Amino acid sequence: MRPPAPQLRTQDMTLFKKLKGDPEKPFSLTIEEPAPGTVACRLGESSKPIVRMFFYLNAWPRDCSEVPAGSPSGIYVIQPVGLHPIMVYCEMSGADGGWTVIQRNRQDTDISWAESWSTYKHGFGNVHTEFWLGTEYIHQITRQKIYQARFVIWDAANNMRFADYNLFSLDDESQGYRLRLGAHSGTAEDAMDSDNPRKVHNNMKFSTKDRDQDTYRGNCASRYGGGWWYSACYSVQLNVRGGLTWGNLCKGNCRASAILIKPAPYH
Ligand SMILES: [Ca+2]
Repeated sequence: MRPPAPQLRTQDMTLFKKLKGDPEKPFSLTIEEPAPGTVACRLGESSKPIVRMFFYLNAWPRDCSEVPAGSPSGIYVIQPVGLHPIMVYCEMSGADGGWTVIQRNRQDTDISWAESWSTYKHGFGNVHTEFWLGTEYIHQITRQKIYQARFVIWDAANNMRFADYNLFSLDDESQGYRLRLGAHSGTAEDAMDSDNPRKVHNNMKFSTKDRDQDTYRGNCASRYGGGWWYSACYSVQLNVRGGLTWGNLCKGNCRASAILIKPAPYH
């Protein structure tokens, strides 16, 4: 009897109370805090517990995959472990829901995307329309579990294509928010992990106009705009105004984009 921890949440405190009040033998009940925001309850000897349960005191989901299935798509508050609550857009439609949207952009957006490192770090835009969730928050979410990503691209003819990566994470700020991608699948080419080292994005650090961490002698972000995991310089650039690019699918004329993440299925 050891249900997966995430299935037990605040409302399950009734279960905890029931257990606490129903010992037939002189059980020892141990309560501990294995992680911030959680309480573990152990019934029985600590070396051989009869029941071991975890309760999340944190009332917020840690990402959109923890929003109850069947909930509508829209704005939700989530709280990644160790972070304050943040507002995100959850894509919940259909059986394939539970995605946390970290970026959305359109060719005719009002925002310039030519922002500083610190503005990218904490995010900007409007979660209802075009936005960047925040490089730090993306890092904080993806350090909780093993995540996959879906890049959704609307090409020049407004056809929707997608590129999935079965792993997605960002290193921390001291490592320049370096991008880590897994294997590609989908209907849009693997443009993030190009064989051309001048155009690759996987394993690149994030760069902005005021923090050049690209592999180019100049500054890609100053030259081409926006913040991105530039090399020297890009085959994909979705964080710009006007001319979005995804490989050869739409070079500077993609209509729109979205980047979504959720825990990998085998996690
Ligand atoms: Ca450079």
